[in-house]
Amino acid sequence: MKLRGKFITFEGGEGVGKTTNLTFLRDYLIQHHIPVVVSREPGGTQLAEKIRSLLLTKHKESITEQAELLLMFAARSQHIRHVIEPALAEGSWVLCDRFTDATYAYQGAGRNLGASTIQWLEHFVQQGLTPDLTILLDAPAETGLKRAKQRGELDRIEDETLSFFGRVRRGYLLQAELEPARIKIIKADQPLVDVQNDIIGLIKHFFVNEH
Ligand code: T5A
Repeated sequence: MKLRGKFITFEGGEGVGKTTNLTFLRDYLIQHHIPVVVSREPGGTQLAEKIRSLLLTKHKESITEQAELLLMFAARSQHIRHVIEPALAEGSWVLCDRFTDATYAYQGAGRNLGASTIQWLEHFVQQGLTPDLTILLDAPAETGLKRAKQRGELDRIEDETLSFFGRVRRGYLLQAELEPARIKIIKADQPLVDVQNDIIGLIKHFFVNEH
């Protein structure tokens, strides 16, 4: 039987460097001959990417907070069933750009929906699946938003207020406080090379004897 792969998620506010650093870690793992699958949320399957597009596009009709939350979990269910679980079972490491901690931060804290409904949905949809390690890239909301704005037009969620993103950041930090063994905070407003050294340090510390 194949050894189950590791599930690593990248989290943080807008533009903190999740995609940049996920790609960096993917290349590092490939160099070390570790099979790796890269994905993102919302998204990761054909149907889940359609849901992503529904969620991030600006519409005339506003999306209710409840609909937003349910769509996140609908996409997640597809993603887990069709991508994450099969890859882990095959022995690949899965690197995912955002997962359920984003729901606690954005919908729970940002939209003020609170944690209890999310906890129920997490249990219902994930049936025990949680990341082995979550790298939380933390920086003041202004820093990431500035980087995101430099990239071009903002999507529906990026267009939220600074106070929304302040709540999101506090939501993430609360998650890290609740689960310190899984969620590791890395300062995202330091030079990229230092962020990446911290990430490699974490990976070595976590998985050195496991693969
Ligand atoms: N969402 C998602 C929810 O509301 N609930 C949920 O449950 C889930 C799963 C998804 C949106 O959906 C929401 C959250 C989001 O609003 P997304 O594309 O995943 O959208 O999220 P974004 O944060 O918008 O992704 P970005 O691509 O904008 O940001 P990244 O990936 O964090 O940043 P990255 O790597 O693209 O870097 C941005 C720029 O900064 C530079 C990079 O070179 C790049 O130019 N950079 C640095 N510059 C200087 N110093 C550093 N240390 C740097 N690190 C990166």
